[in-house]
Amino acid sequence: MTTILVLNGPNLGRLGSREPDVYGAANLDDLRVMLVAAAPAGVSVDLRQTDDEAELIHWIYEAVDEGMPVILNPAAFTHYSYALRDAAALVTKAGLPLIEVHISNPHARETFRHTSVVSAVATGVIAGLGFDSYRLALDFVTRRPA
Ligand code: CA2
Repeated sequence: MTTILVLNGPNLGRLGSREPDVYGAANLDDLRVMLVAAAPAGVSVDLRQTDDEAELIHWIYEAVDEGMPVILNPAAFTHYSYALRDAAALVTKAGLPLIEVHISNPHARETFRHTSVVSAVATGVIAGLGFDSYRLALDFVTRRPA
């Protein structure tokens, strides 16, 4: 059984309750159901969310140590967390895929969202497609040869 870690950063636990015009009306439980249904046989999805930078970094260490591909929505950490970037780099340096995903298209929003300090160490980036950003990332990591 391969496990894909789907990690979500700060405030994404509030999905579905506010800003539906930007992020849609669904919440993280809905996302989990969608990804579990989309995962092929033999692939499990472990979706987590935290508002805590250290916890997110420790989950990334877990991915490296256990050899798990990562789908990461760093939320606002995207734009300034060099600590998260350094942790994300450990994943791709270990030869594991790390896909940065965003629900909205940060490039179509405020200027501060146009910079990602994570993208340069990610395998790839998918943004602006709602929850389909995650689904497409899951499709990629499950089809990618180890
Ligand atoms: O579009 C994305 O997925 C983002 O990563 C979401 C982050 C934002 O800081 C990034 O620029 C783009 C923010 C997530 C906040 O989510 C909320 C959801 C509902 C209510 C309030 C915040």
